[in-house]
Amino acid sequence: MVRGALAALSGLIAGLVALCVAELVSAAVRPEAGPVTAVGGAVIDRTPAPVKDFAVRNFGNDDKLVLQLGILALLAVFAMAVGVASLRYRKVASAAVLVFGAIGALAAVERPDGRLSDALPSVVGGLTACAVLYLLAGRLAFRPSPHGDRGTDGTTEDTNGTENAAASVDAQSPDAASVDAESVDAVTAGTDPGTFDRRGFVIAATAAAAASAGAGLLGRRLNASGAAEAAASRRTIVLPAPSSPARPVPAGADLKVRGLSSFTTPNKDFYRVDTALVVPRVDAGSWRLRIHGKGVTRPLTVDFQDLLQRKLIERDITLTCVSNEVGGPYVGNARWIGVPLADLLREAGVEPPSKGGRADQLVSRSVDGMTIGTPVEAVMDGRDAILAVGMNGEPLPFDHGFPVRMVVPGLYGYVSACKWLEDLELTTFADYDAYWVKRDWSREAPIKTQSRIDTPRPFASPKAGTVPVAGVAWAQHRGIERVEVRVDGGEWNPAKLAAEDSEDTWRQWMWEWPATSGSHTLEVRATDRDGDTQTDKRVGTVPNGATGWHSVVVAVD
Ligand SMILES: Nc1nc2c(c(=O)[nH]1)N[C@H]1C(S)=C(S)[C@@H](COP(=O)(O)O)O[C@H]1N2
Ligand SMILES: [Mo]
Repeated sequence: MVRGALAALSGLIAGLVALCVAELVSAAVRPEAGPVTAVGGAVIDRTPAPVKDFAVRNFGNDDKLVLQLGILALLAVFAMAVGVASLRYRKVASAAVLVFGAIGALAAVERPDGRLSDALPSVVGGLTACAVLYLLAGRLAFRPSPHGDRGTDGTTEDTNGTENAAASVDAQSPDAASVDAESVDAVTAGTDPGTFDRRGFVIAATAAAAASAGAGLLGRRLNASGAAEAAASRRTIVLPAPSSPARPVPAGADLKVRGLSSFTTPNKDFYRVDTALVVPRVDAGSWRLRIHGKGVTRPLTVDFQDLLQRKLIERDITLTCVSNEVGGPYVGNARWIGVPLADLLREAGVEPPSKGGRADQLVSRSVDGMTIGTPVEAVMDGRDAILAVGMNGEPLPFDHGFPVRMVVPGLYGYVSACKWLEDLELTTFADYDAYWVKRDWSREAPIKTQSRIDTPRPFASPKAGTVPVAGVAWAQHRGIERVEVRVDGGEWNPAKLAAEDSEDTWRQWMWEWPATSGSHTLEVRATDRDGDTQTDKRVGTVPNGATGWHSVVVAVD
């Protein structure tokens, strides 16, 4: 019993050793190459579209933590099982640890941004853990009791490393040392069952745990210092004044209704959707962007200072995620500052397809291997497609793509808004499928006209009388023309529209509802400047965005 528990403990210690050593090695390679991050990332990469849709909606939040805790829990269970197995099958169990190292290594290398060196943390961690388990299992092996009748050669090491359960207890054989407790008990019933090297085990286990904790802490610290340098580089940035400032937000753009989303979304409240388990912390000082590919006559490499010295524009643009359900939260509006992307492309000699350009797809690549494909035509058709360096008056937050990201009005984020950008390649849609396109999402995805009721909340119980019904509507790059509200399937009532900031931003709306007591269903629909009214047909988010009317049920008092 005690031996069994100690064996499980050896497994856990081996697991700890693996993770801590891997953490230390990942500090030398890069933080994202750690086994838990790599396996978690590989899980995200392999998620099929409907689950991904769930994931993309949730990974921005605590689900990333849940995923990592899940991986750790599985690892712990496996580690204990291997530990227990190591009592009988010392070599096989120790070797099994290598399998897990190999899984971590493969996951790291197979990530979209994977390199061969990313295997190192898992490989070194796995090898160390394998050795530690082998050593600890050795301490737990029976050695003949000094007073017993089972031989006196004093062998405590499993020198020939047999893995059989050896029911035969040959006192002269070194195998005796690794014989399983129960079989020894059976054979030597009534005699001294022998002992194992308790003291040796405690010393070895403590040493392994302490050494790995030290390695882990050191790794943490090294990884954190990389992040600290990036943070320092962010703090020193002073964003220049834009040569083309955004016009001030019109006074009437915010209706200031209680419960209604503010017109500008503060950075801390801005939704976050990405596949990154570790938020990339790029040092702006060493950041470079390469522009190359089909039809590029002058390939460009620019650094952060180059970007800041260019003509900067400032614009309010509403970002939306394709995975936003009808009524969902994955939409936000910010004031971005950055370099017009079309300027850079023209400098590189790129022409849009309508002017004979050879590339119709611009693939943006991030430091974490995300790839996002955007139509070159859209980027160069005069809209404010920008390489953003600032968001709401500060350098981009790390979560939102520091130091540089793309923002293209009118296109869902997964086809336009690459964060932690490091590479722009001109190619064709025929030649290359970006990350989400490989996973069943559409190649091109303009944002669909949508509207959302922010207040009253579902199942609210306002008092009968005048109840403000309010929300936001968006149809980026077309603009919102009209919003209507109806109650219980009745007539559509025109809502009051807030002042328009630009056709690239959402628009608040409000309708004063003469509410009578009882349960009621509120519905909203928007019409864009092309004259198209939102369809009531409900479709899901896959493959290019949800449609349908948002509705809210309330119980008026
Ligand atoms: N590198 C990288 N960029 C990315 C993503 C990602 O997973 N990785 N997700 C995209 C998606 S799906 C959306 S909707 C937007 C969200 O941007 P935000 O997190 O700043 O709101 O970023 C886009 N850019
Ligand atoms: Mo998205």
